[in-house]
Amino acid sequence: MNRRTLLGATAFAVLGWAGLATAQDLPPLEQKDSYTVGFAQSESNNPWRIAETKSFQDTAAQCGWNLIVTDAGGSAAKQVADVDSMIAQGIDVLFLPPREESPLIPAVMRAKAAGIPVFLVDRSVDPNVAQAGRDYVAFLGSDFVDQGRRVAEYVIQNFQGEEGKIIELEGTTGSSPANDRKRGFDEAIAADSKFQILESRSGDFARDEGRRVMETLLQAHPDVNIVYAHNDEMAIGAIQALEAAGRKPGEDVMVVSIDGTRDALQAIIDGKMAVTVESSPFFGPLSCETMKRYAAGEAIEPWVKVEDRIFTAENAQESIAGAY
Ligand code: GYE
Repeated sequence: MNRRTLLGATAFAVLGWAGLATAQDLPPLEQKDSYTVGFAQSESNNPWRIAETKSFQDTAAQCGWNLIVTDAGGSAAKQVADVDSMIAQGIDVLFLPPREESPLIPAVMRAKAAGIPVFLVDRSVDPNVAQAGRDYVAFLGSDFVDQGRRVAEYVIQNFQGEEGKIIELEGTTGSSPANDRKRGFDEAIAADSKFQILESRSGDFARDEGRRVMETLLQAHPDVNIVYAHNDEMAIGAIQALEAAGRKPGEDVMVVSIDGTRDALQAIIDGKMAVTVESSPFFGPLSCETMKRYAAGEAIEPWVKVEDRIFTAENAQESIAGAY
């Protein structure tokens, strides 16, 4: 072989290997009748997460899943340990809603290294560190930036007062929905000088915490007339705090949120809440379908997007039957 051919052969070997490495980077999934599947839930302290877990359980039999479910009780460290234990048990596939964007990444990498395809469901990880199509198969979920933007657009179009003074209740610090719902809303609302965000603080996506934070912020900002909560549970907590302080949510304070839980739809029907942009928790069927496509050798899009509706006084009543 002369030098030129040798160089060419080396280049082919290197590029060829690199090309294969990209295509085969993700662990393959065999086509078979039944799979041992892990679903590592982050917590179960709200109806959304309970509905999500139930959706996986309801899908298990028809999708041939022998389903292992864990509950991290609101701790990212416990969720990491839960994933590690599933890896040790030899699961075939992992479905994971990472509680926060960064701490779960090492566990995702370990699952991949153990040959387990990982699908992130409902929440994602930091895209600067881990990527769909390389470190995990895909993210299945909503466009959280768009959800926040749609809430802001509703407020801009429907708020009647002269000046909109907003308290924002953020979701779990470091979680993808909290980061993105904040970005989408804050950017869109900043475009209209009629609105001002008085303060923005985390209520951890929980009803009690939302109520406590709202109680505190209400004392600091009695002039608030809009509450934007990153999820319905915190919105309900805020409504409780407002009512306890003698305020009238729906009359002197506009409450807006995201999810579409039964309690939120009821609050809309009762006139206490104005809008909730949907964020569906029903990931079981979509997870089954996506996993089967992957096992069949299909290239999966990095983001399997969920389309969300919007609930207002116009459709809350007709939608409540399907709510959770
Ligand atoms: O909005 C909230 C839950 O990750 C999209 O987490 C989900 C969010 C949902 O605790 O209620």
